[in-house]
Amino acid sequence: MSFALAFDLGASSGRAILGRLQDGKIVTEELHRFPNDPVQVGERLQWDLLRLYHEIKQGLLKAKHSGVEPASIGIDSWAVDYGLLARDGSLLGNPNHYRDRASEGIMEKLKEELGEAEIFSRTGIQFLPFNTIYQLAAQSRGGSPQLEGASHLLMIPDLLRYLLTGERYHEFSNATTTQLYNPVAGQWDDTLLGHLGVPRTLFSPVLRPGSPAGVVQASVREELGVGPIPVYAVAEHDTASAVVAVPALERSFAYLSCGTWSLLGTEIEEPVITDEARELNFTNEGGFGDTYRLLKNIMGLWILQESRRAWEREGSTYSFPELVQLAGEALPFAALIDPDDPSFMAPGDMPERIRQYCARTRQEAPQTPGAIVRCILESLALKYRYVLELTERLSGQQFSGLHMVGGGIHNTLLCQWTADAIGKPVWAGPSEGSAIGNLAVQWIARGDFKDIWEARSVIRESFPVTTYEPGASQAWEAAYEQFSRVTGINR
Ligand code: ADP
Ligand code: LRH
Repeated sequence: MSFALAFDLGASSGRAILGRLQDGKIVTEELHRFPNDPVQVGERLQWDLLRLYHEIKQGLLKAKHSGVEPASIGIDSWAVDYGLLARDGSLLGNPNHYRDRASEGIMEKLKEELGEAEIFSRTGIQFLPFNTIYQLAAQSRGGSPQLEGASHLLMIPDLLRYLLTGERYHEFSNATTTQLYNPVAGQWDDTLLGHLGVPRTLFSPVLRPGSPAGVVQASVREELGVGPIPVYAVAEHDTASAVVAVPALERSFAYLSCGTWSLLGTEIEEPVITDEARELNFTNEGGFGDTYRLLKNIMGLWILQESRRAWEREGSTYSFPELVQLAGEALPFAALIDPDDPSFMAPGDMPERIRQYCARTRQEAPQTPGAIVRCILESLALKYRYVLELTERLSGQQFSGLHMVGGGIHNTLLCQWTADAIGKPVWAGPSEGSAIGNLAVQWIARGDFKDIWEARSVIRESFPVTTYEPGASQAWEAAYEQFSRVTGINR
């Protein structure tokens, strides 16, 4: 039995999934699931990294208690965030959350200083105010004592892998999300680093996804009573792992990785570093096997998660299925928002911000949870149509439907409305895309699969895919007109 263990850490929760190959199929077992709640500490919003490391060790213990020693381990997580290590290898404080306000305004400054075209031509990465480059610039310009004392920088999955193995490496897919990695030169971009005043020596070698990256180190082996399990650098950006798991059978396909964020795009062989891609703010993030992910970030279910938290603070607790049901009972297309309006980025009272957005755009604001959730979900579906059409334009492809993976596929209303909005079928599954992609890369690296296409076809055989056929096309066409008018997004 070819056991592999995947740790997949999303911005809202993490899990340890044990996978095995049996009779030509993948069988998975969720050993451990844990919340990943950021912590507000004074002015800062931070990740509790050591807690996450503790949960990883819990996952390893649970594997041991189930009588299994996996033949390999992989870790993937959300992108862009990092931790700093001192000369002696100790962690210099908790990593900041990308939604922390520390880097506010820095992206605009760097664009002015270096030029948008210059930054994009060096990296091919979309301009998001929280990219590593801007977080680092904020630290460097703010005279951060942590940065001054740092010998090494590691991205979140690199850091957790380092704690397990004692070895320091970056991994390609996640390195590209920093907007500091030059995919054409195949290395960290010295011009950008030089401009930031950040020494190149902070960075470690970048491994291709699927590379061996050490074994569980002696101290951890002693503590947990496990062996020297090999650890692989999988496609460590969770979205890259999710794309590996898209059960597509043909090379040309569109995907929507739907969790806290919605990432919509396609897989390509060469980055599209053109003026048009820059103007549309598309990204070319690294993927498995020399591929790139031409995609755009859409704010995603974050707005729903934060609304739910706001209602919880007021004393009303709703589960996601309850909220979806209430949305189904609310009036259609009563109000629409651009999910990517900057006002939805920081944590806070989303229902109130949605009402403010509606006031600004002269719409009657939704009041009840059902109406608010309906507004969020319909707006997301319409934004998906917009980004899918742009993906077709930029990649020169026509897609016959959209693959959806991630926790968001449990939201059947969102899946159906997405199919309605794009006027094409949605193929939903698997929901644990990132964890399954993580396992698949381990098996490719170990020779159990010959390549990603064999992995994808086995994934297709192993996990159910639900098809949502489009309907109500006239109503959605009219809604798209309304969406374009309200949001000012050009068609
Ligand atoms: P991430 O990896 O970014 O933390 P996930 O892929 O785990 O996110 O997806 C989490 C999201 O999936 C939740 O925010 C929620 O909106 C949605 N979701 C999960 N389970 C359900 C469910 N049973 N019904 C409706 N939506 C769900
Ligand atoms: C999704 C994700 C996304 C990044 C964001 C920071 O979890 O990795 O691809 O842009 O988090």
